Amino acid sequence: MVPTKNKAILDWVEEQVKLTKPDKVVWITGDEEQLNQLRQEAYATGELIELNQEKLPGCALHRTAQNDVARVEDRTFICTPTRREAGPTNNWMDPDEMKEKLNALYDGSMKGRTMYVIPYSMSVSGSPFAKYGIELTDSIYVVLNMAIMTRVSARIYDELGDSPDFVKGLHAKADLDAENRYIVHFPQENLICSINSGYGGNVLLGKKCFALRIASYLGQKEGWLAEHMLILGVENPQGEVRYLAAAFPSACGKTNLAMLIPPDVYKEKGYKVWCVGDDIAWLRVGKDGRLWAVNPENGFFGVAPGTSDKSNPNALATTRRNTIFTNVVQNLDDNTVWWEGLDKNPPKNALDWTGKKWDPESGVKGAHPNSRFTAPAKQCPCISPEFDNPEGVPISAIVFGGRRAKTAPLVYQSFDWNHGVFVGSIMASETTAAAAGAVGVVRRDPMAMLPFCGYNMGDYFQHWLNMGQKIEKQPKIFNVNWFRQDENGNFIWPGFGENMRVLEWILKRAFDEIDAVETPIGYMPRPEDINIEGLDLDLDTMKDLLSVDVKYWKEDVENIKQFYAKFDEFNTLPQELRDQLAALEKRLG
Ligand code: GTP
Ligand code: SPV
Ligand code: MN
Repeated sequence: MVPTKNKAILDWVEEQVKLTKPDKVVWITGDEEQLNQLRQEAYATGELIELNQEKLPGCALHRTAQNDVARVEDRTFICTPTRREAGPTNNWMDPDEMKEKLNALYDGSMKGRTMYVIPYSMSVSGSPFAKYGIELTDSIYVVLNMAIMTRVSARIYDELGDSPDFVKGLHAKADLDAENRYIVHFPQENLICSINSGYGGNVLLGKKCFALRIASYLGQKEGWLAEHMLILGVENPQGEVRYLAAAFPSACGKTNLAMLIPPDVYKEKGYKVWCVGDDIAWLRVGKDGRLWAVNPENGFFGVAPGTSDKSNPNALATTRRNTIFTNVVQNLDDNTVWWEGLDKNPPKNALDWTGKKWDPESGVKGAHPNSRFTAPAKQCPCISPEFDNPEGVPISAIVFGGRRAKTAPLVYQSFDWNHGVFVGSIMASETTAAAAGAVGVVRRDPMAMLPFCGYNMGDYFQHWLNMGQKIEKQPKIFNVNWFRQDENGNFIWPGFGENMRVLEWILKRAFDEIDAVETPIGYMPRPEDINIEGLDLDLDTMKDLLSVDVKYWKEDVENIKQFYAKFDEFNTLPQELRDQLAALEKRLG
């Protein structure tokens, strides 16, 4: 049954059906009964493997093709009328040329398959933040993941009425041919096209494609921000909750920070951390002049390896039911799952992420480094009571951060908003397994948005500067680095729950409750200002973590100049950022 009379939707679906030629079309309603039927169908075909329903109720395992395990940045395009609009950091192709190429690939691609029509909302429907999408896909895995990650419901059709204001997403698995894999955005047309992939960020089109790339473009037009940020609230012993948003590149600690459990010395005093979101934030200026944020998603697509009862017990607890695991180890003895870092007992009778018999002694990893879990956010033990608040939460601090073995200290604060935008714009981080390509290479990743900005990044920097003017009560802006290494390559800072100690300083600074030292790069804590009570770490190590080596910073300035030079092509780098860089260079001496 077709559940809508919306002409824009009907026409568009009809067109895509003509193009892709599925055997049938199924309209997804979000009802559990229908989803369960699809689950059973996927178990029958082997697309999903049903896991031990006593130990992991509602859980399933999925294995992707071996050439299809991460986002593909070199095959991701922003197709705007001009190259200037996409800017120097995005792949671009002329929209008509790209459509011709895509149409040839989509033509007949769903023959013998079913097309599913998924209506979904990013953010609580009816919220001032909410935006709607329709994804067409020939993958049950996508349907079931979207039903966790977004708010899928036939009510979207009522909300839309006859409005054409929704984001169109077309996904076809086709042959999973890596040479013809494309993740393409047409921001001017609210359109996303994905073909030849079946992996996470490439195919769950509500996530990176819509909630970051298309949304960042809409945000620039409409005066708000779509960011690669977690949102968390720290409740102090008085019961007051202070919120911050933090942008770290992929696989650099957002999920972990968002769900952190405070160390005992904080717990005993009554501190709690509440998770609002772990990957994406939409931010708007509220009527009260503060910056308000929602998490537009409804679930977590989190990195599995390294997730344990020690590192992130909240994430682990979230994944004990109704979760889809992708590319992890299957324990054949009890039909459960395992990944590196879960515990020290890898299963002896098991299949690796490719489905082959796996020997834990072999030295080969059993789970893919970018293996993931898809779990409903509401199952998280520390999910914020404000998670569904349509108005969002007020943000007092914005935190940038990345993986840097040297240069960046544990924490520093920008001098003001514009300097904070500069700090975000010069972010750099070692690459991770979240994207196809080399791992561990330092690259500049401004605001953790390099792979996700849906328009010219120079214009994006200007938009951040403009937003500052509009926020009467600006959040303070910080930078953190949990990943400094000693000469032997070991992380110096214990990280994870202990990051609470840095959050405490950040929130005190945000509320003007503690002094700081002025340095060439920004405001910094005195070593004794970070609480190390109960931690096996001395003041000298803290001094080390907070040290700023001018030699490294001067090297960094040269690297930033090279990065900024990319923007000469269309001359979109704001003069303000050039001035900020010159001022930093001068302060470094
Ligand atoms: P995406 O979902 O890809 O956007 O990633 P994310 O930023 O949510 O990353 P996540 O929290 O899943 O962290 C990924 C990796 O970082 C895992 O291997 C973690 O073990 C590691 N990690 C997270 N927090 C810390 C920390 O404080 N210290 C150290 N040393 N490693 C950390
Ligand atoms: C990321 O890579 O930043 C992710 C995972 O959050 S994916 O959805 O695959 O992009
Ligand atoms: Mn992410």
